[in-house]
Amino acid sequence: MQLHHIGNEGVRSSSGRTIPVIDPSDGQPFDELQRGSPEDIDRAVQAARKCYDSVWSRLSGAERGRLLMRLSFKVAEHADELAAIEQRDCGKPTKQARADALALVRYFEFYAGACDKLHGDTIPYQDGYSVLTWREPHGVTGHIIPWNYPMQIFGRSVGGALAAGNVCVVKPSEDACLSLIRVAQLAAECGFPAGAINIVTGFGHEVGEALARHQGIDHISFTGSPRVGTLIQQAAAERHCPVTLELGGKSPQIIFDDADLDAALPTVINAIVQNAGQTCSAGSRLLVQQSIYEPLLDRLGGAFANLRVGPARMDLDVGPLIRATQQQRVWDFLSDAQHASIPMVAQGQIVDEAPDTGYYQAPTLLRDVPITHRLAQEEVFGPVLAAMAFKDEDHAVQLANSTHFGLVAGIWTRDGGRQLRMAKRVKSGQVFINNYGAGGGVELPFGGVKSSGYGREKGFEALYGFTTLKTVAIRHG
Ligand code: TXE
Repeated sequence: MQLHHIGNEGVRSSSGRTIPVIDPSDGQPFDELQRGSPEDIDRAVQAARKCYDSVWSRLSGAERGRLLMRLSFKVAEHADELAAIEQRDCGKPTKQARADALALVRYFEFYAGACDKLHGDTIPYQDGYSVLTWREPHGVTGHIIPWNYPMQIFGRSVGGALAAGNVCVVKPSEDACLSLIRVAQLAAECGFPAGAINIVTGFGHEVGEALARHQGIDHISFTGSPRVGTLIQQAAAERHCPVTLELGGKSPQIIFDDADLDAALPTVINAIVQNAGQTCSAGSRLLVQQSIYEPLLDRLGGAFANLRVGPARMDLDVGPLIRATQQQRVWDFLSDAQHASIPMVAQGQIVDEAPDTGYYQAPTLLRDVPITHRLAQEEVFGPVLAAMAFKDEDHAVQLANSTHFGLVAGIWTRDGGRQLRMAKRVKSGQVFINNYGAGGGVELPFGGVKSSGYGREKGFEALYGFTTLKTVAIRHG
């Protein structure tokens, strides 16, 4: 039985209710977590506030940095344990689960080093004045985390917030809490004071909403669906609370006819099948220059047909989706594709060992997807790649920019001028040229434009969002 982590203690919910924890590989329950209530959120916010006022706000950047570095080492020591937890809770193949744990190590390491390097400016002003700016923490920050990359999103969000001098109340997804509860326990073992990191589990419409509306929360970070992002923004607007939103994407991979296809194709595949396509930055649209469209689809189709899907422990190319409703969502998209007569190029194979009760979906390559179809416009969040052809640069830009999203774009071409022209013209928060994702780089600011959200996480830039700037003007004559 899992408990909330409030004030460095395991706490039961005031609701007295629990939620079963399901293994996506076989659809069977194997644990229970607390079904939190608004009272639990209140308790966590109070613990956080007390910590902020009495301990955390008095620590120097160097002291916070030492704690975060200790936590980074601790997570590294427990990486296998955390990966095993994540594998069962989220259905992640071993490689992915381990990569997530190691990314968490790296986030804490990066933000540990940043704690004592965040500073303001002095500003030249009129004679007789000195003006300086201070970067001050918000205070108590709220973090609503989804189920696709719990550890990575915790690392980028909570790591940055703590480094900037805030304390945190975290609401993980009801579908993926276990690794984060364990990380909070490890933080307590490292000497993080009671109340610095609090975890309250439960449903979004119960505890998530209570967190977003709580008067004691000074900043909200949310990663999830555009629908809930809107609700969070509305709740925050009522009390003018700053928010950072990361709401997913429909990211294009754009391949020109001079591209190095040997380098591009494995990356294109990985960008849509990694984590079974349940990735905000999944490269879910493939835009290919007309002259190489057919041969490229032939090659890609062959590779898709060889992809193997199965239980997380088998560490195949693709594991299960997170839950039955997510599987149904993907099926709905595919059935819409069939009704619209969108041709399927190839599908991977679900292995015989995969239990019928697990949430499996074979990676699917579709071609000639009309740009107006929902498969080219909406986030599937499954291993489904929508390919379409373009004539020239202008056409590629037009297709790339034709969704409401703008998170990431990949551009594959050897032409240096075109690389920069395309990078300028594509509307997205990140652009990758002849690579995709840059290995996940924790140093690289990440976030979207348009409906992909706003504010930046990751990198040093995230620290500005977790602080507020105070201008101090001194008149000394
Ligand atoms: O997301 P939700 P869901 C997208 C993806 C996916 C779709 C639906 O396309 O198929 O969203 O997924 C909490 N107030 N992304 O339904 O509901 C919830 O408990 C406050 C993209 O799982 O947005 C969880 O902790 N919080 C995305 C978190 O919000 C609420 C990652 C995300 O859940 C709430 C996940 C409420 N009223 C899904 N309702 C990405 N950008 O990577 C729910 N939550």
